[in-house]
Amino acid sequence: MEVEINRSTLTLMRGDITKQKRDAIVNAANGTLLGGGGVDGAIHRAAGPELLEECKRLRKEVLKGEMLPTGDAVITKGYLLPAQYVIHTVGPVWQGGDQKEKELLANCYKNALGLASEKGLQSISFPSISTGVYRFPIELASKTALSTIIGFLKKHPFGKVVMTLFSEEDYHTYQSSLEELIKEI
Ligand code: AR6
Repeated sequence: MEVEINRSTLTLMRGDITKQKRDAIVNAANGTLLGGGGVDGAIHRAAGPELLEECKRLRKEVLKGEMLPTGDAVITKGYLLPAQYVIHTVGPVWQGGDQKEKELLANCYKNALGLASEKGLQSISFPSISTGVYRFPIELASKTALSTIIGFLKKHPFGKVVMTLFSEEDYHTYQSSLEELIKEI
């Protein structure tokens, strides 16, 4: 499914984000930036060990040894990936909904898009941040992700934004949410 917003396109597709040739793909990382399971593990495996080396340097030099805060985003090269850059962001762990999870998830999308825009990038692919190990309910996550992306594009034309959904079921959830949201555009 594809919609046009303010001279930009927002596309939903099923697939593996590590195979995508974009200016940047987004990693659903954790604050250590040292890799993990899920999409984070897949991105590190496909990018090769130099990605971990850059993440370690970034932790030490830019973050002064601290964790990357939830909702923030940083950028590295893509190394062996077809994508040129990886934007690492940390989604919130779902704790029932009263710990600002929705706002923090929206910040992930906003900050990743802001960083990509600042760098002059024109295409970006997101996975469904926080809806795996971090257990954020997919329906609320899809509405939050899509409304944040649409809000951003309305203010800043970007190029191509792709939401890459790993399962058919996730794809359908995002599709229903996007159909609802575009009625309001
Ligand atoms: N391409 C696209 N989507 C994928 C891929 C892939 N190759 N692999 C998995 N997904 P998760 P989180 C989907 O758990 O919930 C890690 O250990 C997956 O089906 O990867 O933000 C990190 O280090 C799901 O829909 O991320 C953190 O510790 C979505 O990606 C923690 O998990 C996100 O699931 C982050 O948890």
